[in-house]
Amino acid sequence: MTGNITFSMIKPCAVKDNYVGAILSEISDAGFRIAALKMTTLSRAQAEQFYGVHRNRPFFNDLVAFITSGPVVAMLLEKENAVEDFRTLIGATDPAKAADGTIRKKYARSLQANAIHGSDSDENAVIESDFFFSRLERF
Ligand code: 3AN
Repeated sequence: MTGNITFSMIKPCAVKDNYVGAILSEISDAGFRIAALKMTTLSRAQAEQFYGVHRNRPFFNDLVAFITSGPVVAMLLEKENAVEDFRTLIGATDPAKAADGTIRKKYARSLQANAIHGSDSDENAVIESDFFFSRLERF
């Protein structure tokens, strides 16, 4: 169902800030169906794989340290035009630049601790969902 799924992860900052319930509500209210859901803590090796495209960026080590600093809530989401609509819902990577009403504007702390991840393409939505969820975990 390429085009109809995206992958999202509530990051450790927002889990610690107790925003999981509020963020899941926003996602449901925006018309996304939760097809898989899991709370887990990434190992260093898993985080390095997940963020592999950023391996050569100056912020890579900090990003891996941050994303492994506590549990995340991973989810597979279904909706028409899921990737683009979800990126609109969460707002710009830097919460200071995120539009009013977006999840990052409301719940992010900073550019790194920006509350939530959303896939940036249909291809990555499949790769990221397969990384976190087995077929038995999808409904
Ligand atoms: P997005 O999550 O909006 O797709 P990406 O994929 O470019 O953004 O970046 C992945 C993550 O890396 C971001 N969510 C953010 O936490 C972190 N990040 C991106 N750019 C920077 C930066 N310049 N400095 C620190 N962290 C960054």
